[in-house]
Amino acid sequence: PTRIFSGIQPSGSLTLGNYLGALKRFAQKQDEGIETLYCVVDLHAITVWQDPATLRRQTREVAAAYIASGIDPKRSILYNQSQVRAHAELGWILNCVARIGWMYRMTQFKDKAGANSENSSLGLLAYPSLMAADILAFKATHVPVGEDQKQHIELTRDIAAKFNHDYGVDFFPMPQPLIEGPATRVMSLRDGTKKMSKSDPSDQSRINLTDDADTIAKKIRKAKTDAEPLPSSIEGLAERPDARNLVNIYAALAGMSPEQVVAEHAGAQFGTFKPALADLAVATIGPITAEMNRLLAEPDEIDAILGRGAERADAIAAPILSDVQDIVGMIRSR
Ligand code: AQP
Repeated sequence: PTRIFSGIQPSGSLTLGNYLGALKRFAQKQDEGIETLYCVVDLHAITVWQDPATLRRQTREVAAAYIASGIDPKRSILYNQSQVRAHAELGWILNCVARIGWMYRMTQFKDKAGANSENSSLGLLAYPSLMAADILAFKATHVPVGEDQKQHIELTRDIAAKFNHDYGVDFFPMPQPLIEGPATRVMSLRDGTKKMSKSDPSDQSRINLTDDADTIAKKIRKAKTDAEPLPSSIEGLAERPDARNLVNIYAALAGMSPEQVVAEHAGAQFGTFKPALADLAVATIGPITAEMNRLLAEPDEIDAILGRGAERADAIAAPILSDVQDIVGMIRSR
């Protein structure tokens, strides 16, 4: 049976990239009637130091963003990672299956650790192994993610296969990444070759789900582009990453293909395309921001939702963890 798992880190305010690449698609999967688990991955967030009060606020913010984007806590299992022990406990066992060299090869580790990797947290290095545990603790079959997470899902498959091989079992299924649509990699508004990221030092590089209409319009107006008008076919964007990014964002927001957007706006200058894009972005994000703010006014209610979700998640993961402990040879006599 199909079971979907995915997560988002409460490590900053969410971006349009997180919305188009993740949240919006998460809601679609739920609406297709598939069993879905969506997690606020607070254990991942602390791989880089987080102020405790800020972590709590951002955890509720991500939960609110899930709900505002259409995740229904009755139909999906919505919770924060640290409330379900299987993540950390299976994570440890998988740390002992995965190889250090595999971790050093991850491009996200190289990007985030930078030049001084010896001084990054051990958790940042082991991050993909915890992510493997997130997925495998539920024997999830499919993982909707943005393009940047593809390498980590491949590693999850390697870890699952090595576990099965090392213990001579056929226990973990191989999860499939789901990387679909025109917005699997939304790029920075300042640099069309760099991913839009919530931890980019430049706020101008991204649209936050908490930005108001004026801020969104201004950021899109100032987005980097070239002087050429839009071409009449998609091939004309091949060497124009900044323009291509705006077309992709437009397509994802409008529910169109990039080809359709180019056909509709062939020959348009950015002076006219950008305001149309801004209108579309505001029309999508405005209601989400408003709903997030409404939900965040009742933090206790959000915490209660996360707690109930955690109980349901635990009911699925605990027996799977227990089986893993048996396979590994651990005595549990209480
Ligand atoms: N720019 C993006 N385009 C499409 N999808 C994206 N995602 C992130 N950025 C883009 C997808 O959002 C989900 C949650 O991401 P995450 O919170 O686990 O962190 P991340 O992938 O590391 O994203 P960020 O925004 O760049 O966070 P920081 O700056 O903290 O590292 C994932 O499915 C991701 O693919």
